[in-house]
Amino acid sequence: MSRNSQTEILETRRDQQRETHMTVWEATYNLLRNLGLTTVFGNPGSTEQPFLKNFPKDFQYVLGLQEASVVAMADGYSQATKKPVHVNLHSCAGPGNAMCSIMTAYQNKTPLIITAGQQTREMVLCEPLLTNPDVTTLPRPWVKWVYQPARAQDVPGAIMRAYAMALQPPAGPVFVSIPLDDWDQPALGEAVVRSVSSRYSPDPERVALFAERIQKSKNPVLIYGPEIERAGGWDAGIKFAERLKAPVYIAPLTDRASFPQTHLQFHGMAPIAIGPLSKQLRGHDLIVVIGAPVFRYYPYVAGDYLPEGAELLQVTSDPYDAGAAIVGDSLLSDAKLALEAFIGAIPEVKSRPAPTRLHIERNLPTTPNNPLMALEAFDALSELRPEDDIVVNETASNFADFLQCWPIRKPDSYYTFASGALGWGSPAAVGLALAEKKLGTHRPVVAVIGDGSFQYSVQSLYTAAQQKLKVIFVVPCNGEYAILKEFAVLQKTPNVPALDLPGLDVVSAAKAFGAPGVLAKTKLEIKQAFAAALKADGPTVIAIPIAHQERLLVPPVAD
Ligand SMILES: Cc1ncc(C[n+]2csc(CCOP(=O)(O)OP(=O)(O)O)c2C)c(N)n1
Ligand SMILES: [Mg+2]
Repeated sequence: MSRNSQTEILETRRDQQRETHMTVWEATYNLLRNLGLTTVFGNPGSTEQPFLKNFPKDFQYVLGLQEASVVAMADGYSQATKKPVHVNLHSCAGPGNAMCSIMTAYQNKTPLIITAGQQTREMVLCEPLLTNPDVTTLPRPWVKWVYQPARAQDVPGAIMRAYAMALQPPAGPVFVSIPLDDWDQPALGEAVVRSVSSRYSPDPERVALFAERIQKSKNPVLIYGPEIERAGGWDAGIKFAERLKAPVYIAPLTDRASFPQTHLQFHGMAPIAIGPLSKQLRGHDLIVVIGAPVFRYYPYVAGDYLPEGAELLQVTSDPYDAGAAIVGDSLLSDAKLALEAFIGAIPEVKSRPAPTRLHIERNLPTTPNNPLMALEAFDALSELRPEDDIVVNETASNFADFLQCWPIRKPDSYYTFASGALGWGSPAAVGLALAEKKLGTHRPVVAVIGDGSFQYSVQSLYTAAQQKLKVIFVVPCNGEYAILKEFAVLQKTPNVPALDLPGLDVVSAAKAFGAPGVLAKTKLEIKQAFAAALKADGPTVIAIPIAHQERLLVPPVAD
């Protein structure tokens, strides 16, 4: 572009500015509207008020009482609506509180556009109260991009760029810091609106190579990860597994289900430790991991990464995960597009029968225990399971028992965190329920949250109550950090303090935030409370006292 035409454009923009008197505030709200970012999750402070002033009627501000809850609510909302979401936080204090949930959103690969106020440009040099002196450091390393515009007129452009950065694979949170005196400054006119890709297809040559290796395998096994479900590849995943007649595991500690747990070929979750995982997969000559890291382990249990004689293929849309894989060969691709490419390239296998269903006995006593065991409580609850529910899981030690009674059957109905950072489940459930309400689908959200986990973001109940959201918080109360006790046994670290939680009153805590709380001690009480909660026009917290159980963190794999 010639210097003259550049000057002309700038002059035209300045003329527009003079004519329209458009401010940065107006240009930004118009941009947010154009991008569909009309729901703002936030917790306000003085540095955000110039942005929030005269809040437009077509926007909704969803108030969270603590920033870790705000970000996790937005994460749930974004995952349910499958769209980027705007979060507005307070200067450096807000992101400081929110950091744990920003880290989780990064690992969940949720596109969040986080904006935060900054002190007045005029004063930043003297670092008055609330200044963020180092905006580009605070949210790192858990954002894909962080920026403070060099001048007020760049605010809309920076938000557009943040949107583009957040959405492209791997999606994730981004952060824009905005000085509070920018909003009334004259804008350069309407912001440029752009669109970008949210997925990419695989390299055809590499697909052919992978397809050949899969076809040659005598006994492949599939390990499905969260990228399949996020990419809308649920049906393609079933078709591919049936075509291949291979057993399907979900990836260790996966944050989405990605495969129906009622399917004949479903073999459960792959073990969460090195040795047990390779032991479990013995006999397979090819391990095909689609849409997951290789692997998300938890405790260290020594062993080989792969069983003897096995090779591994990984498909992921995240170059970082491809680089980090500890073994195997990777293909970069959107999970659904890769599955479709494999389906097109690999004929149906006729030479072997489909694997048979794994049967897990549900061992229930004839006379109920007092207090109930977790399995008994979940069994009672599952009798009233609605047809179309959404589950949020943050019940560390009881999770396997829950899924035994409540197998995930459909896409977009199971959520947990990819990070292991407690305090995500309750607010994420609130965000999911808000999305259900707005989308008009009204599926009830059942959030199963441990009594320890419940305490980290309990104030999210306030948002659920104020917004009248159908979230049923089921809290198995064992009065302890049970999973840490299991970890202590595995790691041989006796006498760790602070693993018991006496004196917690979950029901009163719920009531304090405006959510009805019920104590349900028996199977009958559980069913009554759950039936009433399903009919309620708002959240309910059901606290279920359960027995202490000694379980093994990593169950042994049979020889
Ligand atoms: C933010 C955060 N702090 C601490 C931990 C460590 N931690 C992992 S599991 C756990 C206990 C969870 O207890 P609870 O929710 O009661 O489940 P239970 O193990 O009793 O089933 C803790 C404290 C964590 N994961 N995240
Ligand atoms: Mg507990």
